Amino acid sequence: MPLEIVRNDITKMKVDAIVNAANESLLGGGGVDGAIHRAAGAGLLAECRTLGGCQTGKAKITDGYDLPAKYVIHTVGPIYNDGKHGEKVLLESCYRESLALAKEHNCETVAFPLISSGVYGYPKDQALKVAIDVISDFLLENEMTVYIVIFDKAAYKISEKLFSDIAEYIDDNYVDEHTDYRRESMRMNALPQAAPHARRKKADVDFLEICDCKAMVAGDDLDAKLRQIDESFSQMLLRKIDEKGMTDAECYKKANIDRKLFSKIRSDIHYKPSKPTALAFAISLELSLAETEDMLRKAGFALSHSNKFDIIIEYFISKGNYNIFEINEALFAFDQSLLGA
Ligand code: AR6
Repeated sequence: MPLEIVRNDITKMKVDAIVNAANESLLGGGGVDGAIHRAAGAGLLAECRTLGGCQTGKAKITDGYDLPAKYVIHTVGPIYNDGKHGEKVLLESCYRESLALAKEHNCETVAFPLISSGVYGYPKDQALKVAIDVISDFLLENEMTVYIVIFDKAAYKISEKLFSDIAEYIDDNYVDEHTDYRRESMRMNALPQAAPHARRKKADVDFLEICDCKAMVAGDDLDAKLRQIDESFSQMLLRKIDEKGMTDAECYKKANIDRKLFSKIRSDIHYKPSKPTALAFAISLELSLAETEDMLRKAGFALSHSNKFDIIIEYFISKGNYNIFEINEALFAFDQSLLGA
């Protein structure tokens, strides 16, 4: 997945470069800066002394010394005042400058902490949004895997309103589906007729498909007919990309899927993606809920109200919000796996 949000200590990340939330002196400090210097050893401070500091919004690179990462990119985030003193522009610049340096040094994997969101006081939800916006823009034009490393989950939060809206949606749907079997049957029956398998439980699908097919072909070569029964996931994906007037690259980048995986799916019409991958494409293509269900079925999955992951996806689709990075932020906040490869 080109952009991932992970929970970890950044000094443990085995990537080409980790980014340090430093101060203008570049001579170390507390927070993540202190942790990086401690883990990297004295060589890092010695090299930092030769750099002559760094302005807010800019970035400089050093070796990683005793860290698992090859490089450390030091950037200086803004001190948050009230949001009206150019903080956002400066914070965006930190991410852009750091990514540019990583690119210049041929880094394929880079890990960022949430710059400015500790001692410098930038509200965490806004800091996360800036990080995601700048990194995802960069990834539209560049091949790289970028991690946003969240250290302290307790301190991490998406906006309270979004969190409570989703929590409420989960509550309504999760409870309903567990207490009212009739409602679930009605929901499944309401799915489009063109997709008859949708109305069945997933476990029954293979068996029923074969039964339907046997009845249909009466004596014809079953194998040949089985191959025709349905458009595959890969075929549907390519058809939808054409119908939406997207390029392949636009589609897989918006889905937060890397190029190699996309090529595999493109070249193998029987490719069976994982559920998060299939959903990532549905989001990228901005499919309706019914179309999303259809696409999932091609990969052998269904959206269910018995797990939070599915309900959160449904929440975003029903709101017409197809921003995969925002969806992933929310999934992360609810401890769910993320969309993408
Ligand atoms: N791994 C990942 N993230 C971490 C780690 C870690 N090991 N430790 C802390 N964080 P901060 P700032 C998170 O204060 O706000 C220093 O003294 C932390 O939870 O390190 O940019 C510098 O020298 C928070 O979300 O950096 C500067 O003087 C995020 O990293 C000043 O602090 C950033 O918190 C910079 O302040």
